[in-house]
Amino acid sequence: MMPTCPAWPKAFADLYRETGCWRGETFGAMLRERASAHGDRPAVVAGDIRLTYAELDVRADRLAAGLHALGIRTGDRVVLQLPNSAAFVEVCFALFRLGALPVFALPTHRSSEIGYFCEFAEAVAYIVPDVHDGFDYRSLARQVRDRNPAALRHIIVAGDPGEFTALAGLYADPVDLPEPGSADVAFMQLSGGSTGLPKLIPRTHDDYIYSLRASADVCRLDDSTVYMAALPAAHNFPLSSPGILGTLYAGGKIVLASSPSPDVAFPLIAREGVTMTALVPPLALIWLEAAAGRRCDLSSLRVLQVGGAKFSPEAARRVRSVLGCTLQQVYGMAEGLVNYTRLDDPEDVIVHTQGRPMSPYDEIRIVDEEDREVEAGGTGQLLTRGPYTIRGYYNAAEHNAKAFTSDGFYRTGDLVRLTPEGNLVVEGRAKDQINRGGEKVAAEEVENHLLAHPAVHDAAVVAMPDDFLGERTCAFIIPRGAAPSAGELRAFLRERGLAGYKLPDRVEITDAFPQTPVGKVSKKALRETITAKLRPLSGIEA
Ligand code: OOB
Repeated sequence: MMPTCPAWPKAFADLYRETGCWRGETFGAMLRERASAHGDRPAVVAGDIRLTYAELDVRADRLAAGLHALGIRTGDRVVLQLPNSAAFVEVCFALFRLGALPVFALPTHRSSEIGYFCEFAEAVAYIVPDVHDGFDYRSLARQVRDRNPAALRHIIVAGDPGEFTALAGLYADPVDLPEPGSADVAFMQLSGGSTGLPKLIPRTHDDYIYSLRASADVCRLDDSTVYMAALPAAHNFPLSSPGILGTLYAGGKIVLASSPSPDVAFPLIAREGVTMTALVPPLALIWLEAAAGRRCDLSSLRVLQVGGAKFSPEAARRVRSVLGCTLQQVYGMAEGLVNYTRLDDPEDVIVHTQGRPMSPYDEIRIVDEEDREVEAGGTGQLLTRGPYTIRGYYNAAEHNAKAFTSDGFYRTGDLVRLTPEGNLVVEGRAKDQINRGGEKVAAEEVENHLLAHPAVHDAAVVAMPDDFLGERTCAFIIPRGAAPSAGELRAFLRERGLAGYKLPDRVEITDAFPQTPVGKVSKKALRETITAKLRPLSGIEA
């Protein structure tokens, strides 16, 4: 059964087709076409594995046949939690060909998140590695299975399967499968979120392939592009901006790095002749540091994209001189809209702005709290609508009514301003979220888990400034009885299966929360309290 996902109104769908944004392509057909046009060209490099387009095409067909034999059908949801590997790419294309929908979990998600995705998406299968980065995903799979999600029938493991189904055993003789339609949902991304539970983002073949084409165009990809995925492949940035899928769209080669650390990534750049890669700001800082301090051949690298969180102009300015390549700032969101600085923009624009929308059909509005347009150059909340921005989350009617305007603009929750030349600068955030170096933490989700602790009477989670990550998480706690320690609370949240990046970095015990005039907890005041406390000379008069 196909899930219920709000679609574009007919007038907009017609417009996006007439203007050639949506061309009726599907991912399955895209790979088939590339394989027949240049089957011998390299498509995927991961560890010791090298696949040409023809090989990837055949392996996707064979895996689709095996998944079909298991009973996985068009419209079924499959929670996918694979690290950067050839298996990730093969499973994606096998599911695309089947018309089954990957739900893209991150490797750092644990039983709280995965259990929820399986239940909410009514997933029929969950696909994991055996062990990755020292963590045994089969034990996580057992925990998820023991929660008995109603629809979950298969746990599939890349590597040693234990008691589960081996991915490697599923490759079978290709069978004829019905082609999904280009307007169908192809997969679901996860929202960074600001509410108690993460939302699922339905993306169609039409809208996502358009975003690949537009991204590949802006980033000037062609079949000589060698893109390295250093960030987790399932995230929208390395997946499609232009990332793995955009590079395959352009006929280039993708290199999947098992880790973004310079020790792994730098030798891969030299060995594979990587021309482009993408990082979040804290990793870019690590790369700048590492490249300045060692001899390494990064000469093939032409573009370093940085996005997911605000990149400081000081660091941005160093990219060209230290790494010898062009910086491209990327301000995007899994819901759709992606902004890029252009490769030939003046250095000042590249260093100081987060770029401009990639499509002429992206509509943006910058508004105040009453949804009135702010004056030119003023800061306000960004609203957006366009050919690759969703009109609603999966099965979330109530939330959609708040997250979208009545005329279909997505409320990004970001505070931005537009420069006179038309570039966006991200100035802050109106949503209740912490951006921990590109990883998004929904305050309410963490608060709900903290409230389950017997010694917590009330909890309020806010961002605190951090030189390295940009922001970290601070939990203000009103205790019930003896105050719990930070270590105790973190262990408690970990025990509840919350991903590590969501655990509070700091806990502040208090006996009351400051209030807004309407009696809500003032997160602004709490942010100010912790910011003042962290400032080394706070309270000392100059
Ligand atoms: C990307 O996607 P998400 O869905 O993980 O997060 C989106 C949010 C934005 O609404 C904004 O708050 C923040 O992340 N953000 C940035 C930023 N890029 C994203 N804030 C400041 N400066 C930037 N450059 O993060 C994402 C998706 C596709 C491409 C790139 C990033």
